[in-house]
Amino acid sequence: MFINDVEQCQWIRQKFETPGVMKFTNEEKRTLLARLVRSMRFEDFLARKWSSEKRFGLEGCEVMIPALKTIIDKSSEMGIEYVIMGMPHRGRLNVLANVIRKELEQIFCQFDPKLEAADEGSGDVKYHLGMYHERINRATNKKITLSLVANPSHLEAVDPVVQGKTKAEQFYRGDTEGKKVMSILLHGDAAFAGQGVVYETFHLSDLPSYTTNGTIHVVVNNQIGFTTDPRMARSSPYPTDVARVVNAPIFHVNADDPEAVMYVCNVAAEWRNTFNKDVVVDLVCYRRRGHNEMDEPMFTQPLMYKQIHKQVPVLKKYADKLIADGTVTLQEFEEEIAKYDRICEEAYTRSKDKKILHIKHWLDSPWPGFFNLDGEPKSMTCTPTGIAEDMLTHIGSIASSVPLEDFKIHTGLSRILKARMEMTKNRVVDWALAEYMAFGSLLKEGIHVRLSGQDVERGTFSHRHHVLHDQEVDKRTCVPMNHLWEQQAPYTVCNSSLSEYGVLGFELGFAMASPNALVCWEAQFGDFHNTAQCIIDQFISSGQAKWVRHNGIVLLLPHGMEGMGPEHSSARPERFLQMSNDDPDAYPEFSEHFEVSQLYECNWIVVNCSTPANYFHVLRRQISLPFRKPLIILTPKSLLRHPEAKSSFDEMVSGMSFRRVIPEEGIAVEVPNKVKRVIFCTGKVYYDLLKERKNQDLEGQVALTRLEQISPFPFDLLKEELERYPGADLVWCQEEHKNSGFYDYVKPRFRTIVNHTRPIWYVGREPAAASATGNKNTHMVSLRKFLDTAFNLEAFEGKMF
Ligand SMILES: Cc1ncc(C[n+]2csc(CCOP(=O)(O)OP(=O)(O)O)c2C)c(N)n1
Ligand SMILES: [Mg+2]
Repeated sequence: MFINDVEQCQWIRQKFETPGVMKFTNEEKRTLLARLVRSMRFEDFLARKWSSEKRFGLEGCEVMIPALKTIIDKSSEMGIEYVIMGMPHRGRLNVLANVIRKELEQIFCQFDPKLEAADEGSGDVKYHLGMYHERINRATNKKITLSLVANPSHLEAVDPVVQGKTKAEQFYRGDTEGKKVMSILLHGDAAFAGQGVVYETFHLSDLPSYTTNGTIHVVVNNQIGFTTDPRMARSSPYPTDVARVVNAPIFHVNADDPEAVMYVCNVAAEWRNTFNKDVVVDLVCYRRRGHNEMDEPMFTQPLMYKQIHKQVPVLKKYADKLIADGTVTLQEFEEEIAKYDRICEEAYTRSKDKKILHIKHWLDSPWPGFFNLDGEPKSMTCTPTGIAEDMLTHIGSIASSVPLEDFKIHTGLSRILKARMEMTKNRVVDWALAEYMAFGSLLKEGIHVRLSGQDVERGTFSHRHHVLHDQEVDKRTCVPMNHLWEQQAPYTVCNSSLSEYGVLGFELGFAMASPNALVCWEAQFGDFHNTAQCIIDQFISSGQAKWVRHNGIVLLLPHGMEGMGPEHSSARPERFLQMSNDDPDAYPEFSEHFEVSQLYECNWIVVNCSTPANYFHVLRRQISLPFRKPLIILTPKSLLRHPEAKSSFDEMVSGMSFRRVIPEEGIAVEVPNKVKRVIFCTGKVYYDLLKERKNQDLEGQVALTRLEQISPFPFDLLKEELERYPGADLVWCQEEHKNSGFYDYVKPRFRTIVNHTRPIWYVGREPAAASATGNKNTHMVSLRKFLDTAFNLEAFEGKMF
C-alpha cells in the first residue's frame, strides 16, 4: 500500500533495513521453540486421539501460535489490557488451547460423541464457540483479558462484529485512543481476498465512530482455498494480491522461519501501538493436509502435495537449528515435548469425566450482574415504560432548541424545531419526537444510546436532525441530546459508511459488550438490509440458540408501500417472520407473565407500530426487559408526517406501556353484535382503512384491530378480540403483496386461535415477483381495489375456506 506519511515510512524502513536488527536472546529462542512444540504437539495429539474428526488443523502454519503470542506479549508490554480476536476454522482449537489457554479438558471433552448441551439452545460445532479469559501474561506479568468471538462458518463475517465489540469496550473504558483495548483478526488467504466484508471492515477503520484505533490482521496464506482444485488455487491470491485488498501496511513473512515471524509480529504490534493504525502480517506457508482431516488433497493437487509431503516440519527444522548452535540440547527439546504430551494426556483423562457441555462456559462477553448466578434472568416481569410528564416536556423543549450560544441553524430547521415546540406545548408527539423522548429518557437512566446507519444523523427522510450544523462556522456541530441532563449517559449518533454487512455486523458487536445500551442500526430503506443478510441469519436470528449469548440490537427498517418502486418499499417483513421460532400450530399456555415469557422464548421480536407512542414504548421496553433480545422495527416513511400519526402525552406518561395489539376503540365496540367484519391489520394501512371506513360510513359494522407486535404473536390478546365478535368475518388486510408482508405468518396463528373453525380472509395486493410496482398509477389502482374488497361485506359470502 501507499503510505504518504514520511515519519511512518521512515519508521518501517528503519525496522527492516537496519543491518542486524533481527537478534534474539537464547531465552527468547527457547520460548519460541517451546511455543512451537505446543502448537505442533497439540495438533498431533488431536490427530492421534480422534483421527476421524474434523479439527481444521494448523499443520504447515504451526508458527501462527507463537506469532499470536508474540503480538499479545508486545501489545501487553505497550499497555494493552484486553485483546479481542476473531478467526476462522484453521487452527482455532489450537488458539483456544495455547493462546487463550482454555482448559484442555474442556476442549477435549467436546470430541466426545455422547456430549450433550446442558444449556438452552441448539449449540454449535466446537470450532465456532467463543471464549473469554482473564489471566496474567507470563512475559510481562501484567493482567490480560483475551476474548475470542464466536463465529459462524461464513468466513470473515465475524470481522466487523469483533470491531464493534472492540469499539464498545474502548468506549465504555474511556479508552478513546485504543491504548488499552485492541483487536486481532485472523484470515485465510482465499477468504481474505474474496470476501467483500473484509474491505467493508477495513473501510470502517478511518471513521471516528467506528475506528478501533488499529487492528492487527494475521493472514494464514497457504495459497489454497478449500478443495485445492488447481483453478481455485490459482484464483487464490499470491501475497501481493492480499496486499491490494487493504489500506494498511502488509508484512509478508516466510512461515518456515520462526524467528523472522517473531520479528515481524513484534514490529506489527509496535506499529499498531505507536501509530494506532491497521497492519497485516501475511504468514506465507503451506497446508500439509486437506481442507480438513477427512479430505484427500492428492485427488486434485497431486504434484503440489508430493512436494508438500517432502517438507520437513518447521518444529524439526527450528529445533535442529537451535540444537546445532547450542541454544538447547536434544535432551531439553525432548523433555519439552514429553512435558506437553503429558499435560495433554492428563487433561484427556480428566475430560472423560465431563459428559456435559455448558455452552455458558464458552461465552465471549459475560455481562456481570445482569443475570442471576445461574445465568438466568432475574425476573420475568417488565415495568411499565411510560415516564413522568415533566420529563416529556423537558425532552421536548431540548429537542426544539439549540443548546449552544451563537449557533446559527438553517431556517428550514428552525421551522422544524418550532413545530416540535408547538407539539410539546400541545402535549403531542410525532414519530421523530417520540424517538427523541425514548432515547432521551434512557440516557437519563444511564443507558448509552447509539444510533448508526447511513445518514441517520439527519434522518434519510430529513425528520430527525439529531446533529445541528452551524450555518456560519464550518464543521461546527451540536448534538442537543447530549445536553439533556446534568447526569446522563452519552448519546452517539453516527453516519456510517455506505455498507450494510459491515456496519450491521459492527453494531451487533457493539451491542454484545454491555446490556446497558440501546444500540440501533437503521437501514436507509428497509430493502437494503439484505446485503447484510449473513449477519441477520447467522448472528441475529440464531446467535442466542447457537452461542447462548443475548443481544439487544435494534434494527430500524423503513417500510411501506407508497408507490416508490420495487426498491425503497418493502423491508421484507416476511423474511424476518419466517425465521421467527414461535410455533404457528401450538396454542400457548397463558401464564401470569405471558407477555414477557413469550419474549424470552422467542429468537427475536418483530414489531410494526402504528403510533409514535408505541414506538416510544417499544424502544424503552427493550431496556426494561430482564434479558436482551434482537428487536426488528418496521419504521414508517409517509407516517413520519401524517397528520393523524401523532400521539398524546397521555399515552406516554407513567403507568403506560407498549401495546402489542390496539383493538378497535370506536363505536363498533359498543354493540359488538352488530359488527359484521373485523379487519386485522398492521402499520400504515390502518390509516387508509380508517379513512375508507369513514367514507363508506361503516364504523358501526367494521372493527379495525391493529397488530403492533407481530412476532411473537400476541395469541392472548387476539383471542380476546376474536371472542368479542363471534359472528363477524375475520379479515387480514395488508398493503403488501400476498406472497410478502405478514399474511403467511399470521394466517396459521389466527386459525390456531379459532381452532380452525373460522376462516381468516385475505385482503391485499396480489402475489408479485417484485416487492412493489414502480408505476404510481398501478400502485393507486391496486390500493383502491383492495380497499374496496376490505369494505365489501359480501366479498366472501359463499366462499369456501
Ligand atoms: C462465506 C463462505 N463461503 C464459502 C465457505 C466454504 N469454505 C470453507 S473453508 C473454505 C476455503 C477457505 O480458504 P482460506 O480462506 O484460504 O482458508 P484455509 O482453509 O486455506 O485456511 C471455503 C470456500 C465458507 N465457509 N464461507
Ligand atoms: Mg488458504
